[in-house]
Amino acid sequence: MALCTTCVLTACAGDGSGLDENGRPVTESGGGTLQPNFQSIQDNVFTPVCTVCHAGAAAPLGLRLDEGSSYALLVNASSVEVPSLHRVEPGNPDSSYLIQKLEGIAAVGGRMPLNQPPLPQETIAVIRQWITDGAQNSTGVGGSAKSRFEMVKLTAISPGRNEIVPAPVRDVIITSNVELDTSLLQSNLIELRASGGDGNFDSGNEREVPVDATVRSDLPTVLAITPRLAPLAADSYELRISGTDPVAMADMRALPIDGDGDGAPGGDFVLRFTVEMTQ
Ligand code: HEC
Ligand SMILES: [Ca+2]
Repeated sequence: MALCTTCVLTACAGDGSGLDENGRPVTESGGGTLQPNFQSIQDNVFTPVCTVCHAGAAAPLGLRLDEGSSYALLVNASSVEVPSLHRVEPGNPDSSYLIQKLEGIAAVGGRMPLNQPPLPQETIAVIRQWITDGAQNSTGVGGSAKSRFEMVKLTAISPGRNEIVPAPVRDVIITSNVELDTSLLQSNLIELRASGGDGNFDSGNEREVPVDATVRSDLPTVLAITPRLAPLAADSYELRISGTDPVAMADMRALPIDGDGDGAPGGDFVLRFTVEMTQ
């Protein structure tokens, strides 16, 4: 292990081939400098190369790699093809499914980007480095000392608002602008209802879907809401997070939820979406 680290350091301080004047690897396209941080990987790889396919409701396996969705759907999120692996396992590039797909050694499916030349080795090495370093989110959404005094705002990532997505849906991903404590998850604030097949949530035939909620990442807070019994089948769904109660934050300061995003505390966060049978 120690020997290995020395090798890497020596390589970086070495003859500098393939590195720019700051000793960072040079990307082959566009002349932009790829760095081992999330924003740089988003700008140089995910957005230009991957979002051709991995965007919107039809993104393969629900994996959207557009800016704003990608972090929540990668870090600590289970792969669909090999559910025992996370797409990105912070600190461990070898067991990160993303890396296996980029290196063409994954147990299922093709090498990414699909049907295109593989990414250059140096590019994959930078993504590996970002994961080794803990897979932090460098865009810095939330988590600052300042944000502790803000109200809790929630954003739907996947499925998006009013979106129609193919079945099965294994989890609903939302993010928060501030770091949430697990006491949010223990309280009865989160409710998921199925419409009963009519797309209407007031007709009396609605069904409550029991869910578990887990925090997948702290900065930004990524919340995964998972149906306890089975993935969501075809129907319309409403996820409601109550805005009436304060939420305990990471530092145990109770902050109110601004559920409806009007800048004042209160109001429920409501996300409606539809799951469709795939042909
Ligand atoms: C031409 C369309 C296309 C492009 C471009 C593409 N992908 Fe994919 N991706 C797919 C398809 C289709 C699947 C599912 C089938 C498979 O794995 O071969 C997939 C599956 C994946 C998976 C597995 C997800 C899981 O949950 O198991 C990962 C990770 C992935 N892609 C990452 C990427 C990355 C990163 C890029 C950009 C470097 C990329 N893909 C570019 C079409 C594409
Ligand atoms: Ca109904």
